[in-house]
Amino acid sequence: MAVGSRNLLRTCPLCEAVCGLTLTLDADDQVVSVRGDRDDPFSRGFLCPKGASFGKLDGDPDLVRPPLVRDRATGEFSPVSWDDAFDLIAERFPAALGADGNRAAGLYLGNPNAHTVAGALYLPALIRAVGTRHIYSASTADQMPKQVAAGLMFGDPLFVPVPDLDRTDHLLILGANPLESNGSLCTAPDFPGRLKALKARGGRLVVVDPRRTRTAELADEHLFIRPGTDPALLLGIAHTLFAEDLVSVTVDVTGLEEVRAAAADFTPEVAAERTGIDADTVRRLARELAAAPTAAVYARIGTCTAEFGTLTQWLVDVLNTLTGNLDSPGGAMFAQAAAGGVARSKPFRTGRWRSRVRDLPEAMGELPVATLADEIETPGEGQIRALITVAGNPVLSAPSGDRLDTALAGLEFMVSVDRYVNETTRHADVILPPPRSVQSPHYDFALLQFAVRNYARYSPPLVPLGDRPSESAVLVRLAAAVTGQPHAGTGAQSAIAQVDEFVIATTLAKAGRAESRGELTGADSTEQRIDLMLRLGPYGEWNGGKLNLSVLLDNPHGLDLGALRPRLPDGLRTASGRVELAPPQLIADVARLRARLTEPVPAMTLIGRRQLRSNNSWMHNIAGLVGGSNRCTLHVHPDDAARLGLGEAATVRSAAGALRVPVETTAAIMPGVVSLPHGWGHGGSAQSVARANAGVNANALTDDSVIDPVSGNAVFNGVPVTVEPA
Ligand SMILES: Nc1nc2c(c(=O)[nH]1)N[C@H]1C(S)=C(S)[C@@H](COP(=O)(O)OP(=O)(O)OC[C@H]3O[C@@H](n4cnc5c(=O)[nH]c(N)nc54)[C@H](O)[C@@H]3O)O[C@H]1N2
Ligand SMILES: Nc1nc2c(c(=O)[nH]1)N[C@H]1C(S)=C(S)[C@@H](COP(=O)(O)OP(=O)(O)OC[C@H]3O[C@@H](n4cnc5c(=O)[nH]c(N)nc54)[C@H](O)[C@@H]3O)O[C@H]1N2
Ligand code: SF4
Ligand SMILES: [Mo]
Repeated sequence: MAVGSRNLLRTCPLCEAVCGLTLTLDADDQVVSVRGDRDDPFSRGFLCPKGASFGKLDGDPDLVRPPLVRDRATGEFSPVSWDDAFDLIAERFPAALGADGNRAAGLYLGNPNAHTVAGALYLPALIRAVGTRHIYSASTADQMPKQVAAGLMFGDPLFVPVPDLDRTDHLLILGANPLESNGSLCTAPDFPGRLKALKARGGRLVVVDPRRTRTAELADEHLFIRPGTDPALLLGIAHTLFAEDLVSVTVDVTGLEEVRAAAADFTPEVAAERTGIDADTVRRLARELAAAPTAAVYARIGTCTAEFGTLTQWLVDVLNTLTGNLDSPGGAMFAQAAAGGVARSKPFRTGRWRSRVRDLPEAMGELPVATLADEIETPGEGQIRALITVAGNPVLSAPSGDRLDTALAGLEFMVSVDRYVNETTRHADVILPPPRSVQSPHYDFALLQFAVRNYARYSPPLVPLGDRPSESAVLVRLAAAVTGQPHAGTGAQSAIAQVDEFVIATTLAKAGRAESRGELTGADSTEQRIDLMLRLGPYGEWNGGKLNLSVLLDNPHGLDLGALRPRLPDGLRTASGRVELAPPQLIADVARLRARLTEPVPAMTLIGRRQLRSNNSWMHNIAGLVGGSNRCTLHVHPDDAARLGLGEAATVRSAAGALRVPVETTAAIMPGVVSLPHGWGHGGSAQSVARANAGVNANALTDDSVIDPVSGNAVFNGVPVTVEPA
């Protein structure tokens, strides 16, 4: 090793797999090599191409370094000091709200907030300070249906079962491609290796997807399904389980008869007609699930971002329950994370308030991102005039992205906390950059709630901040600035300490441990909060266990806390104290599906796809990641291409817009379906590599007027389109 260089450990923050990394930093603190941490008990050395590019991302010359302020006349950004940036926000943000005050403020929170300590611990302070019901996030373009379904069935939207990957005998996957995505709402480093191990121990893997993906290639069986029709398949399976007396519920439930009645007219023949999967196969899928010693059904983004997203997610756990696999080893189980669980007192419900323009229900304190453009564009009391985005790019990630692009340009004031000038943040008046990942602490409060093994790992900051504020400090100072408090006098770290002291004091008081403040350890108040959460958590020193922050610091490769264990009924927060198998909203939604069955199937529909060397919209500026298979092309079945006379490029049209895209024919896609990846469309980007590999914005075709009404989730799959030669 070169003089001054050293190896350091940390968790990869780039996807949900939480792999351990071994980084080599040189004497100038630059990341010169990245390896998988072989001593991490969970990831055991696994590393994917994105993780391997961690150093390139960290050193990208296009990253925003000092804060930037945009001149509204020229559109040009120029660097400013942190103090000037916050002064400007304190002056302009409250002024932009006008007489409506906080009701005219909006907040959009993007995906990486699920991966940062700042997002987990300090966004609540910002949300409180902004004081608005205009809270939007990537969740309603992603997993909200699963959370609403879990909330309705189990009483807690964070109590989401995951397939017990390492022990199951039979796994049915719908609408997920973990060989490329590395898994989602199922935290499993080396997901591909875990699936191979399932097969090696004689287990069976079945994949239902309109594309023959790499995961489908690995499977024992792959079935094409017509996009958006998964709930008909799952109801057909449920119908068969009842009809053939294969139901064996092993947990305490309510609503079994209502489920039987809801599935009564969804015969395998009805399911076949809609899905394109023949009736005998539907019956066989049911029998296989019932017969396997242990089995789990797992469905992800392909089935969430669909018109019946919540219905589908509910049916997944209905099947897990009907087959006796809920909360049972090898089935669908609940993780028990060491920290970050939220103690709910009341059962979950949605619609505690509704959106102004379209009257859509709130879910988990958020309104659907599919109505963000409406709320910015529609005049009236409570119209959004000032917006904050943190770690997001909704112009490329939200439906009707082009419309949102125009809407953002009409805001009075906008602030973005982001690493890059991207398609969204280019509209910001001020961009506040987070420091490098290696300068931030890391603990996966969110993702470890969904892990396939109980595990905890803490990575302290590896490189000092120097003159940069931590992302946590940025959020806390922003919280002060939006309420018009000038930054002066509130030193960033002391502002954080104030927030932390308040949280620590109230938490200790609630736990009846007010006298224990002095026992908390950690280099700063953030670490002391983490220590507090670990001590009070299910493995914690103050809860009959041993865990605290110093235990994690002594185990820098991470700590294995064992295989998943049954958690029912204690984890339930339903009014009945049982698993509520037939929530009225979902039974009612079966009727909506039934009505849909009488409507014709669109001749051609659009779906998305993820790419191994991509991550939504923000890894296209790394030369080693773009190009080759990672290009923005339209996948079309050769028969469709021939029938439509497609050449090198096609024009795809939907109700929302039209795009010209390069065509790639492949028999891996179902006839009648085309696929376009999202996150592209960097034509005007300030990022040089991304601009040279621009692609088009798939969300110019998706339609923000179409949502899953139960959760408010956006619809990206099964979008009706026409395709013609360009
Ligand atoms: N058509 C279609 N659209 C989709 C999807 C789809 O499958 N099809 N998928 C949806 C899904 S699942 C998701 S999660 C959303 C994602 O939607 P978004 O979260 O809105 O988009 P990302 O592209 O993930 O943008 C993340 C931003 O965070 C910044 N960033 C990265 N790390 C940090 C950090 O540490 N701090 C801060 N402050 N910023 C950081 C990046 O520079 C980037 O600008 O897209 C959704 N959109
Ligand atoms: N490499 C890489 N990894 C990522 C990301 C990335 O962009 N790139 N993004 C991260 C994020 S934010 C998330 S949320 C996760 C998502 O993780 P996954 O859910 O595994 O996401 P995808 O790989 O998009 O797989 C979704 C699959 O659904 C299929 N599909 C589309 N429509 C339908 C349908 O109607 N029915 C069925 N049954 N299938 C359908 C698609 O063909 C696709 O293969 O991945 C994360 N990991
Ligand atoms: S799979 Fe995810 S967590 Fe693991 S190295 Fe790749 S990006 Fe990082
Ligand atoms: Mo996501």
